Amino acid sequence: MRWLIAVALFALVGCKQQPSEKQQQAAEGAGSAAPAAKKLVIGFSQVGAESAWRTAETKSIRGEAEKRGVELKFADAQGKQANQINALTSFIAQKVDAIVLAPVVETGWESVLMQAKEANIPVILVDRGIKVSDESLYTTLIASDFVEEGRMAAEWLAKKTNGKANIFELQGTTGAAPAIDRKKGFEEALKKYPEMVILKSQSADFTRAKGKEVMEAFIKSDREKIQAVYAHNDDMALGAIQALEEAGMNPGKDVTLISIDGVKGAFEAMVAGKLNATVECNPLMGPIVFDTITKVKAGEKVPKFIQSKDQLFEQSTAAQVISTREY
Ligand code: GZL
Repeated sequence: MRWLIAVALFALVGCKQQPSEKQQQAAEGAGSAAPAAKKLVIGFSQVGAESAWRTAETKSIRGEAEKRGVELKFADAQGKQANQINALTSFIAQKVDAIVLAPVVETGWESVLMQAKEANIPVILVDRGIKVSDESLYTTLIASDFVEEGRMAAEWLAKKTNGKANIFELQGTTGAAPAIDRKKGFEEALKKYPEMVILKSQSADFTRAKGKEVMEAFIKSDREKIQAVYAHNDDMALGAIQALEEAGMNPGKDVTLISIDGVKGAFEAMVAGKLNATVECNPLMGPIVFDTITKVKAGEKVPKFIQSKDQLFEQSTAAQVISTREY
């Protein structure tokens, strides 16, 4: 009789053998899948689309966001700081995970960056720096050293012209870090060459159209004196080349031109013998921007300044490297 009860009990309880370890793991695995990582949401306030360089930078950052499955809220400021401040205010209200800012000018950022800090939203500066009393208002700046770019341009030009030239300078956007620092570095290096003289210097806002317009004015007032042109970016240099050619002058031969950026148009102009040199300022920032955001969001410390490396290119090598250019 007892054996009957044992059998009944056994049947009631069922033959629940202990699951094997493998079965246990399988059950846990299936039931408790780690929650999918939350999609990063990043606000990107871009200066505008004033130059080929800017377009290349935008393409690099947007492309990298897509590749990494990051939701990028993109705002084009059309060159106006007020639009950038409005965009940042909106990003803060939307509680984005981080803000990427390419600041059109150096000053006027304290208030909106204080709001980002209070909202605990890290701000990554790309390609242009800012002047703030409290450097904790931004996490890091990823950019080239514009002062060094100006020095490189001046040293190259001095060698090319044997230390003697009347120079006409096309400055970038007034108040923008690259315009201020490229001018500073150029003038600093020229101190060693007393016969290298900047006869005229004017802003052409980093655009091709304004570069042409300002060069036309230089030609009108000082045609006979123009021996060299220093443009803070390739787009303005290409505009100047157009103006010089339309005036029947010989850019790249009678007038030596050097600019900065290293965009495809500059290499084409060097191959055509119309531009003499350009200092590359790499705009392909997408990968480093998102690598940096990943570190910041993981609580890792990052340097206050992450410098892009620059390189000078001349006519002599333009033809062999142009096919390798990515922007
Ligand atoms: C440099 C960038 C400058 C480029 C220009 O980092 O801010 O702005 O040199 C662009 O082409 O307009």
